[in-house]
Amino acid sequence: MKNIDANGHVRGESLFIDDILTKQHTLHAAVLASEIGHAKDLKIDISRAKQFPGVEKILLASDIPGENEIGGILLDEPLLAENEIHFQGQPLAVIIAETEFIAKQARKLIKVTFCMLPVITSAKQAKQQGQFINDARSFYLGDVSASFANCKYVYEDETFSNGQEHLYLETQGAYAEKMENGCIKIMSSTQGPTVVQRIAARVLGLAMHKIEVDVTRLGGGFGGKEDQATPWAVMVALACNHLNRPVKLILDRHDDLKMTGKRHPYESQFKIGLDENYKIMALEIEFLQNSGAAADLSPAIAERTLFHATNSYFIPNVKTTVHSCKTNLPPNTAFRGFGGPQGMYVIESAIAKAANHLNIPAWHIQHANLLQDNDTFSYGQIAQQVKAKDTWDQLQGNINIKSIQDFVNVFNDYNIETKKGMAMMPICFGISFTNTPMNHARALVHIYQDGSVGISTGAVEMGQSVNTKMLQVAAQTFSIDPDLIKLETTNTTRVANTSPSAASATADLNGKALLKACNALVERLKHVAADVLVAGVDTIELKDGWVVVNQVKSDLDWKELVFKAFWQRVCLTENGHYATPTIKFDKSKEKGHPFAYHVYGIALITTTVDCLRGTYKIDSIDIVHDFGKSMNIGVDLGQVEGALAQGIGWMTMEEVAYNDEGRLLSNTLSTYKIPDVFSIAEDINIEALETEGHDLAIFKSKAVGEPPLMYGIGVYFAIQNAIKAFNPNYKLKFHSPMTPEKVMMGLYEK
Ligand code: LUZ
Ligand code: MOS
Repeated sequence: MKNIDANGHVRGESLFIDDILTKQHTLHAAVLASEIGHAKDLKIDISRAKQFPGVEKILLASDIPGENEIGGILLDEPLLAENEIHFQGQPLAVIIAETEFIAKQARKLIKVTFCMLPVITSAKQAKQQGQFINDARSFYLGDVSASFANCKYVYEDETFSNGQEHLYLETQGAYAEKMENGCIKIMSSTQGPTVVQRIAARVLGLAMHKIEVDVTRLGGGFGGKEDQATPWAVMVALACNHLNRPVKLILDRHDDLKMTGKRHPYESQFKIGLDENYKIMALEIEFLQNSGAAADLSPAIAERTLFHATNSYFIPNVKTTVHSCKTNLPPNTAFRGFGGPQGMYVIESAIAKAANHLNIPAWHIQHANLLQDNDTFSYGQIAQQVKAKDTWDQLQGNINIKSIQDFVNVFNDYNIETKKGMAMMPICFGISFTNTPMNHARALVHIYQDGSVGISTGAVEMGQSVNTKMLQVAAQTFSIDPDLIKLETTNTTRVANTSPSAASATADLNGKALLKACNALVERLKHVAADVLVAGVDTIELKDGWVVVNQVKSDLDWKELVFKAFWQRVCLTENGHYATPTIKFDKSKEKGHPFAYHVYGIALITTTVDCLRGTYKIDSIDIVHDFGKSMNIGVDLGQVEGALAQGIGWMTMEEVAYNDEGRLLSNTLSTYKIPDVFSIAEDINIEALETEGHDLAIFKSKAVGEPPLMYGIGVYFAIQNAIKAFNPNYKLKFHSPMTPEKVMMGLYEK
């Protein structure tokens, strides 16, 4: 089954926010953002801008009828600044004008005055000054201090992993129009339609039923539109409410880069202890998360860092702590992996450090500690159906890992100016929102009287092909031609109270809800068929568009069956609800069973470093990935490739840079470099683990969106190993991304 959007995308016919034909009298908005990082006594003078011809209104905090509050987890973020400014890029005012050009011209005429305050940009600074978003969290397993005392080898160091810009192709945007009776309809490029609905209602002082949010598709989200699509949607709703005219706001790339948060940078401190057999006996980590100026999703992201701090290893004694540190950067937010990658980078750094001192390849330690069935995670979940060794063994069966290592060693013995490095990267990622109550979804199915089908779910299509998977669920359950089925937009009036499309769980949650609805309709139709064909219900099947009785095709087809059902006044609409069973988590104890299942995999990476220039290339990446039983291998392979590229970018070249005043320096695509096809690898092989899949995954096809991003972490260590081969004086550094500049300095450090 091909991606159902493929034709539309190639022809340029697919609709994104900016393609919506605006109504007559539509107004356009631009956002004025702060140029400083921290201040009080804010005064905004709009008198000149207001008079600019074509300007209809300039919205300030004082124009908000409800609450000036867009925070989700904590109530700590205003839509528009009131008295204080907390980051460069913070929205201060919204200019509404006849055209976008006029709005942006008028924006320059607004005068802002304030009293400057000191700016904090790093997590460490924030911690020193006691600036936190909320209380620290810690996970404990066993007894770390006692265990360290008994360890043969103990190593400590610090690590830094940088932020990452989402760089969705489609920038943030929204369009709002007034409906009758004071209702507002918002078209938004959001992963979370209900988030937009709830916050718009709060800011406008309306009930949620007065706000309808509709999402056709996103030109990419990657987490950047889980929470941070909301302010722009609320701004157009607010403007629309004031002016009774449709209002549109699309951020240009520059504004988008400047005003939105990114992946959280982390500064961390680890201590790892091993016994004489290289078994990791104890692990202690303190994570400092650079949360930015408001909570946004930071507390949830911090929590997932703790969940993934031991990656795919069993470690009997663990103490991990995370502090969400409040700085004067734009609030950092969800980004594919959601704190998991930041956690895994630290344990992999700790293993690299140990391996370096023990003078063995890191993969000896990795292999010796792989998770097995019935091992306990630090958060209390007992590992089941573990595939860590299975993926490793399948890869080892294809390529002898030791022979690759030998080849790299021999190559390095005979070459001076180029050195090779290899690394293994196992992954283990938990599937479910870590916040248990978010793990449910709904689907609404209409069978029309001509036999065609319309499906609405809470899933948002953002290029991950979730709509294609939804269509497969319905087509397979009804056993009809996919052409008879249409995926409707994601709309809060048709499917209410949705969780955002996030956590890799969208196809599982919405697919299972859809499956329930389709199964209920099939049951109903079977009764009609039994009646029409005078047969027992248990003998009836729907197969390839026909009713089959006792395995013999009847002369009753799908369309006729549906029409007969309608004529018999049978309900052809069904609403399905699914809530993940078995999951629970007790935050007071930090123990439970938060994940429906885990996704596993292994990557083997080889790189070549040019030791004169400091440049590098990735020679090969071989992956065995646990897809479960993939329901669409084309789509799923695409997810692995995309996530891998994004992970490599984060670890090697994407360098988010702020200056000490909190100004984003990497604020264009000439100063922020993302991977292209040449920077990935000359040779990529992705193989599916042979496995039966998991019952809590839709059609046993495991979640795939986020886990493969973390294969990219291995590239950092593969390059580092090549540097080590060139320069015996090189002291391991765990400071990503591994840019060519850092490689150069590492090659020649004394
Ligand atoms: N979003 C969220 C996520 O709200 N909760 C999660 O656990 C999560 N995990 C991954 C990505 N987004
Ligand atoms: Mo996400 S990081 O919006 O799954």
